[in-house]
Amino acid sequence: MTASIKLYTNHGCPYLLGAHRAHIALAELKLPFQEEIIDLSVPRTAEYLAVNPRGLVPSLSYNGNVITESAIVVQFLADAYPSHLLPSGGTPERALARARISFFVDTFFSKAHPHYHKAIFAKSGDEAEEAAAEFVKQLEKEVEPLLGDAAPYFAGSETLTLAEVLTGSFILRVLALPKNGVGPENLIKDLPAKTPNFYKWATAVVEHPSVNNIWDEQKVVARTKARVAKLNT
Ligand SMILES: N[C@@H](CCC(=O)N[C@@H](CS)C(=O)NCC(=O)O)C(=O)O
Repeated sequence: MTASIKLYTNHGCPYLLGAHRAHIALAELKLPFQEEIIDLSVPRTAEYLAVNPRGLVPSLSYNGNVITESAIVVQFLADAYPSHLLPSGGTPERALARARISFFVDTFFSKAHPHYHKAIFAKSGDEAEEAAAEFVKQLEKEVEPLLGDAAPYFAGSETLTLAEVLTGSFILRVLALPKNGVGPENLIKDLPAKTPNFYKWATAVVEHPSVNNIWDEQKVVARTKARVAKLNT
């Protein structure tokens, strides 16, 4: 029996990535789903708060079971539908491949992401430049060595993996926002020279249709600019 899947989402999340991750996973797994767009510019309705009391997107309703938090939604889908995204566990080799993906995602979000965030929302030009330099330094030191065998995707995969599902929406924003005047250009200017593995991988990631099919660059840029302005007033 085909599962009944409903995704509560918003396509134009500003800087944050949550809902976009679920779209990438559903596209890769070719799962039909119903979509409900949640207006994030107004307080959440009582109906939506009954689905997700935190009021955030994404939420996934799977045969009536609600799953929230984007990483958990994506992990649920990858577990429920074994695929090219993630080897099932059960052997040490497959467990190692899973551990490698988890380590990459953890490294990206714990070591590099906080500096990018700081650069985008900095209160002064100096603070932004300092954070941008630290972002590039951490990418070079921590992330670059993990992408030496990307071809073009993680660990030599010819198809997207869970590593790209979890990071792809962020990679789109990393490459696009500074080009459009959000955050210092130094966030991305030196990436081809200093982090060639990362840059090659990131370029392949953002070109993948499952990653960019709901991407509206100008809308995300405008919303992120508005959010930065609001936080800095
Ligand atoms: N940790 C959550 C974060 C989700 C999140 O922040 N979603 C944003 C949109 S991408 C949201 O719902 N924002 C609405 C708000 O903050 O009121 C996840 O990964 O699912």
